Amino acid sequence: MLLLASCAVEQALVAPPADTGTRPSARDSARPEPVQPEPQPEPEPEPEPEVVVGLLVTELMIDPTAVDDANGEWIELLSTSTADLVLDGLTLRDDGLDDVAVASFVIRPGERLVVCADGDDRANGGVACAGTWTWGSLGDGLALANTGDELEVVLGGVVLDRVVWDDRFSVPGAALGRDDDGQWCAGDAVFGGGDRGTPGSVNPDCP
Ligand SMILES: [Ca+2]
Ligand SMILES: [Ca+2]
Ligand SMILES: [Ca+2]
Repeated sequence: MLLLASCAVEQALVAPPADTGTRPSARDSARPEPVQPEPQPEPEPEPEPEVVVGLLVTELMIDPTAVDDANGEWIELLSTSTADLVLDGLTLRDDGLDDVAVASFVIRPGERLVVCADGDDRANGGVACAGTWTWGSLGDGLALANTGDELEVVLGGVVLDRVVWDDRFSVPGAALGRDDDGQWCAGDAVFGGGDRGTPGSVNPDCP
C-alpha cells in the first residue's frame, strides 16, 4: 500500500502541465505579420506657370488728316503676354515732358487694342478705343509729334516697349504699322473717316 501510494505521488509530480491554450502553434508563428502600408509623401503641388508679361506698340497714328491730331492720334497695342493682363497703371511717355496715365483695361493674350487721344469714334476718325489718354503737346498731356518723337509704354515701372522716329517716319493720313518681322510701313486700308491703317486688327506685311 505504501509503495502504490508513492508511485501515485510520483506520477502526479511528472504529469505534464495543463495546456493553457495561449502558446502559439507552429502554424501561427509561420503566418506573416500583416504589412503596414508605408506612409506616402504628399504629392508636390504643380508649380504655377510663370506669367510672361509683354506689350508691343504695333501701330501708330501720328499724323491724321481726317480729324485734328488732338482727336485723331492713336496707338495700337499687342499683348504678347501668356495670360490676361490688367493694364492698371499703364503710362505713356516720351523723353521730354509727355507722361500720361491710361485708365485700366484688360487685354487678352494675342489681342490688339487701341488707346486714343479721343475715345469718341465720331470725333477721332472712326476708331474703337479701349482706353484714352489726355492729348497735349506742352507738358499737359501726350502728343505724337509728326516731326519726330519717342513713345514708351510703361507698366509697373517697367518699359515694355519703346519706339523712336524722326521726321521721315510719319505719313499724313496713314498710320504706321509694324509687321511680324518688325518692319514698319504706312497702312493702305481705309478705315472710318478716310485715313488709312488697321486699328485693332492685324497689320499687313510690309513690302
Ligand atoms: Ca501728331
Ligand atoms: Ca511726344
Ligand atoms: Ca493694326
